[in-house]
Amino acid sequence: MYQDDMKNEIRALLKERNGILLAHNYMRDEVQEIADITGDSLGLSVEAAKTSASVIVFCGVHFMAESASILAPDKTVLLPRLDAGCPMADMVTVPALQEMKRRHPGVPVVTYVNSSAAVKANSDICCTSANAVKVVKSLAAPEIIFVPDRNLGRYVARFTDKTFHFWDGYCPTHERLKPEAVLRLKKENPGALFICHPECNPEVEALADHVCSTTGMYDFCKKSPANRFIIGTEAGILYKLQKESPDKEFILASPALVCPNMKLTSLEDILAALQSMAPVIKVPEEVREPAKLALDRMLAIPR
Ligand code: CIZ
Ligand code: SF4
Repeated sequence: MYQDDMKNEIRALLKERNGILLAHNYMRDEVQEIADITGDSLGLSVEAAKTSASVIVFCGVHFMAESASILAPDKTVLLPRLDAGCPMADMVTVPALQEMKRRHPGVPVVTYVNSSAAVKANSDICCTSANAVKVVKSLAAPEIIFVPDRNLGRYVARFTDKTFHFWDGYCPTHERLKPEAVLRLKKENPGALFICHPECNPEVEALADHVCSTTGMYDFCKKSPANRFIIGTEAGILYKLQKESPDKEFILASPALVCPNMKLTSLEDILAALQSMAPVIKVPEEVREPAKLALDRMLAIPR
């Protein structure tokens, strides 16, 4: 089937099933193109809870569809590729987290949304890359356990005087960006601003003009008077950056910034998911309730 036919078929099935298509900012261009809403993982889950649609086709990775199921338990959440996981989320398991908690009794656990529902359920509060500093500052405790991203943790720690117990997790995709690549591009593109995600290594962050979440990058690049940017996050972000600012130039900081998991979902997979109404992601109630508590605590913090 041609791409256009597939897109039409997907849109028709979405209508028939009272569904909406949510796509993460790192998805393939053609998936973002047919989405009802694009955004970051938490923004999309909040949209999933708000919509009147009864079926959510979540184009992203597994933990994101879980978050949608946590916040929208009455809706059917479809994840077109069940094998789209997140290696960073998989770096922390519940037994390992419980062991860490035993070593630091009473210390609150701040968990990045890039984690499983079960790990969230064993945490005190969640955070995203956009609100992590505010979340940590909202806690009265002088110490925190931060999971799973050591890079985001180190980034946040710079803004507070709390003692951090870091988890040794990281995003393999962002970790592939090396300072040498950034330095070379900066030299080749004088005047270009370098913007990176806090999942990048601290040596890379040290070279950045601005460190922010994906949503923060869209805002920054739209408003900035600069017209050339070197971008340090997953390649999928270029689609909307370029669409929103067609006259500006966006240079990916490294060709290695491609997350294989984020690239799995194709139009064929979306069509198949809508035809078969599978795979469904449903977080069991005993996990959903405590996980929702950790997300709700985060959502209660003013932006
Ligand atoms: O939370 C997300 O959606 C991710 C993975 C990146 C970001 O900064 O938006
Ligand atoms: Fe996980 Fe990194 Fe891929 Fe995001 S880009 S899904 S954090 S591996």
